[in-house]
Amino acid sequence: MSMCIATYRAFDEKADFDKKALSIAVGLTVGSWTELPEAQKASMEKHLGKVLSVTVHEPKDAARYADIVIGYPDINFSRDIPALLVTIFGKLSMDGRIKLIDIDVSEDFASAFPGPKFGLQGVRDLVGVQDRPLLMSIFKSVVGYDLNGLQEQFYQQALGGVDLIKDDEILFENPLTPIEKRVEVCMEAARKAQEVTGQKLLYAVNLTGPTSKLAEQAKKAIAAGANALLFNTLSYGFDVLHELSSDPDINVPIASHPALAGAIYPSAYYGMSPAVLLGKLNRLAGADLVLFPSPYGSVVMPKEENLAIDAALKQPLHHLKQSMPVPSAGIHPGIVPLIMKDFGHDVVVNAGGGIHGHPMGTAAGGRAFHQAIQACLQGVSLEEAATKPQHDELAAAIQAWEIKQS
Ligand code: 1AE
Repeated sequence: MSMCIATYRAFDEKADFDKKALSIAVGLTVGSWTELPEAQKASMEKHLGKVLSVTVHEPKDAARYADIVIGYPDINFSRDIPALLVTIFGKLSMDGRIKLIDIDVSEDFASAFPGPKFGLQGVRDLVGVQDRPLLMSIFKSVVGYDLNGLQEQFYQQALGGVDLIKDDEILFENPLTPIEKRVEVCMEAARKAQEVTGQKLLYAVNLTGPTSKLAEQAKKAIAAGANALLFNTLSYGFDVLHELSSDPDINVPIASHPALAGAIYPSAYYGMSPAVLLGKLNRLAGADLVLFPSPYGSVVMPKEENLAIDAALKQPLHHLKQSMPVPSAGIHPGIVPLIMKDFGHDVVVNAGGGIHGHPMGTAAGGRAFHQAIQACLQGVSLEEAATKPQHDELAAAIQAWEIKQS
């Protein structure tokens, strides 16, 4: 029987976890089982959830818990993320201390999802960079800017040689910088900067507004020259990302922003793990790039959670392309060695304040990051790299922010 498998961590000092597991498997599928007549039981068998394992942990210095693994017959739900989530964690998410820590969707379920159109390799191909981590810069403080101001900030970022520039997620549709005008002026600045840097560049413009207008907005932006989109996935829902990413006319990479995710993943006892929420669901829904907090910057997530997201985005998952991880928030050049140690080369180093706040200016901020990335690739410490000729930008960045040790 084809099934999607959910793993939960349930906390309780006294509970009989076997009983709890059975009540989940039955309660979220056929309802009350024991009260059914035998004939009905036989016909309902194919819908019944299966307890696959229950492993109880009784740590001396922490709460008692069990990891419970349940299989849900695919026959019970349609091939969409809302149906999957409501089945495996709908009512259950409100039923005491229980967290959804993993999902394994079946081949059959996954077959309804094209996944990332470009993925990690496609994004590399678009910017023409194969042999190093990519570098992304974030527009900052642009609410209230006009098109000229925006274009100048874009140009300065692009001059630093970044591979991608993303809108700030709080820049919404507005009369001063409507999406198609934003795209026109920024892509013009990208072309000008490319003449200087030689670097191709993706601009992930923030796709916002009512859900019913998103596809139209995306197509308007693409017609104006947009070559990537930023999307606040959690506020709209994964199904909306899936709709956008599987639209054949939306043929640019989509970067999924994690805004609101903190309402769901941080508790040990409730919600969903970052690997499910930001890893597997984003990939299934078609995110080419996935942003999330790193362990090292201003908004942090434990390192093991970061590594679990990385695995969820990159490990084989049916036919789905890999998504590119983008650890973010408060990143500066002194953090680059830690990021490359955790993620290897297949990562986007992403910074806003760490670029615009550089003592020598925005363009120098991008160059400082490139110098840090090159040093790591060559196995040279940042301290040593900063003393080399033409590495003043890295030296200034380290002076400003220091080198993070762990
Ligand atoms: C986790 C998302 C981070 C983000 O979107 C953002 O704008 C970060 O800005 P900085 O690098 O912290 O200034």
